[in-house]
Order: sequence, then C-alpha cells, then structure tokens
Amino acid sequence: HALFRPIQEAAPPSPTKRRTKVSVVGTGNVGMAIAQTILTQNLVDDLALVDAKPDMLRGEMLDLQHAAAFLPHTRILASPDYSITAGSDICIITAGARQIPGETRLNLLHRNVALFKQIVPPVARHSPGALLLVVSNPVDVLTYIAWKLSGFPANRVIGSGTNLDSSRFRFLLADHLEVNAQDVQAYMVGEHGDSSVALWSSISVGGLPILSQLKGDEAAKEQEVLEKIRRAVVDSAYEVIRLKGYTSWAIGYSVASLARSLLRDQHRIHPVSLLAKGFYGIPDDREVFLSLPAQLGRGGVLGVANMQLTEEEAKRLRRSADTLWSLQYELEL
Ligand code: 6V0
Repeated sequence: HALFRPIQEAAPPSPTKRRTKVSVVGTGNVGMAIAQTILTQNLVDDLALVDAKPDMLRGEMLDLQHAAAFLPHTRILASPDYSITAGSDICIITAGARQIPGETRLNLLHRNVALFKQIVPPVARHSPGALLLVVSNPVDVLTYIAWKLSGFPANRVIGSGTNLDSSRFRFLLADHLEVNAQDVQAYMVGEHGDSSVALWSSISVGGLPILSQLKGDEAAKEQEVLEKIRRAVVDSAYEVIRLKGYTSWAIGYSVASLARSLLRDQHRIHPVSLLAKGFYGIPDDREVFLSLPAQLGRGGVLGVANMQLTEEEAKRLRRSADTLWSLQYELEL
C-alpha cells in the first residue's frame, strides 16, 4: 500500500538499536497472566509464546494480537517450536503440571522434572545469552534443574521464589496496619511455599521498623498477630486454588516486576530463588536454590543483601537447604 511516501534520503535504522524480547514457555493461566502484564506495562518489543498445545496456543496469540489497538506496539509470536524464542533477553518458564487442590508443591516435582528435560535444553540453545526465570513449581528445585540442564552461570538462572509470598505478606501487613502495601517493606525468604521464613526484623512502614518500637507485652502480642499473618501467607495459595482452581493475577504482576527490574537494569531488591550455597551458613557443598533478597539487573543476580538474621531464621534456612538437597540428590538428570 502506498499509504506513506518515503522521505528523501532517509537514513537506515541505527544498527545498534536492538529489540528486546521475552519468551514465555507454558501459556496456561500463569503464563498468560505474565504475558498480559508484560504487554500492558510496555516492557518488550517482541513477546514469544510456546506451549505444547498448538491450537490453544494459537488462540491465545490471536486473542492478544486482537488487542493491538489498545496496547503499546509489541510483536506477539507463538509456536510450539522453540526456534520462535531465538535471541530472547529473558525466557520465563511456567510450563508444568498444575498443582491440584490439596497437592503439595513437592508432589509435583517428578512430573515437572521430566518436562524440564524437554524444555530447558532447546530454550538454552536458542538464547544462549538469556536470563532464565523459572516459575513452575516446586520452583526452588526446578530452578536448580534449569541451572543444571542449561549450563548457564548461576547468576543468569533465577526462580520467582518468595517474590510472590513477600507481596502477599506485604498486602496482609498493610491490611493489618491500615497502610498502603507499597509503603510496607517486608521479606519472606527461603523455600517458596510451606516452609518460607518471615524476616520479622525486616518489617518496616515508610522506614519505621515495626517490632523494635514495641516493648514487653505489646511486642509479644504483635508478634502473635504477625505469626498469624505468616501462616495466612502460606495458606493463601491453597485458598485461592481451592476457590478458583489456580492462581494467576498476583503471580503475573510479581513476575512482570522481576522482568522489569532485569530488563531495565534497575538494581532493585527482590527476594528471588538463587544459588544459595555459602550464604547465611549454608554449606558450600549444598547446591540449592533458595530465596534471598537480591539485587537484580541486566546481568541477572547482581548481589545478595547482607541481612541480619536471627539464629532461628538462619537455622530454618539451613533446614530448607538440607531438605531440598536430599530431594535433589535422588533426581536423575
Ligand atoms: P496450567 O494452566 O496447567 O498451564 C501449564 C501449561 O504448560 C499448559 O498450557 C500446558 O499445555 C503447558 N505445558 C505442559 N507441558 C509442556 C511442554 N512440554 N512444553 C510446553 N508447554 C507445556 O498451569 P498454571 O499456569 O496454573 O501453572 C503453571 C505452573 O506455575 C505450575 O507449576 C504452578 O504450580 C506454578 N505456579 C508457580 C507460582 C510461583 O509463585 N512460583 C505461582 C503460581 C503457579
């Protein structure tokens, strides 16, 4: 179409301007929530989707493309073939067997290790310089598996980990303290899910520490309320799954915020699953991925925050490391 006449002596586009690309492998509830949040936040030039179900995948691609008139200019691609992901900056893996009501995340492990053997090698081959961001559960073990199968350096393999647990924690604390969740600083670390560790001393609102200001009885009472909130965080995934069958919106926003920090080299702190050996007394021979507050940027994990943990908190982290290590020990890769 001659809708536009070319201008005289137009210079070709600058060869240094690269398109940013994110791929999402697994376009179920979680993958699509991540894809749609990334799209609305204008994070990438190209978004590639991969799934093992070609019809559903094409349907999802068309449905998103039909929203082009309302969205920033992003090219949306989809194929069951991994070549569609070539040259990605970030590959997000959400493919997996879904957690069924009442099933623990660890029960999913064996089903998902087999899937990762099909997924990770081609992803790594087509985007050798990418960051891998693992979301499928059990996320800490599967991030370890993705690290092993990809051969990538550990700083480029990240699990979404307790980033979501921490945002649930911040929401519930904000509700209890009647403040805005964005003003609440609070971290959950360790294993995503049932054994996650709440860092009580990390809780502050607008820079004001919560527990250290209270004394005696008051502090003990508040500690009791906080413990209830911690339990509610752990239960909340099960509750949402029981009520609607799966979780999607919060994990979508949570992973998109990780993608933003990574792509835009923001150096922001997020609790994510990373190779934790050597930190907080976890022995060097324990090659496990656990969530710790980390600084994220274009190179992946840039550093791990040096926090003051109580002996009890550090002990719980080490216990999780032992549990994960003994689980991983039995897996055949
Ligand atoms: P879903 O809706 O069943 O989607 C999974 C998708 O994976 C489906 O579309 C499948 O077709 C696809 N798939 C299966 N095998 C393959 C394969 N070999 N190659 C490509 N695609 C494949 O599940 P849902 O989206 O609800 O959950 C996905 C995963 O995310 C599960 O493991 C959840 O447990 C996990 N979550 C992790 C969270 C976290 O905080 N880390 C939070 C929520 C869910």
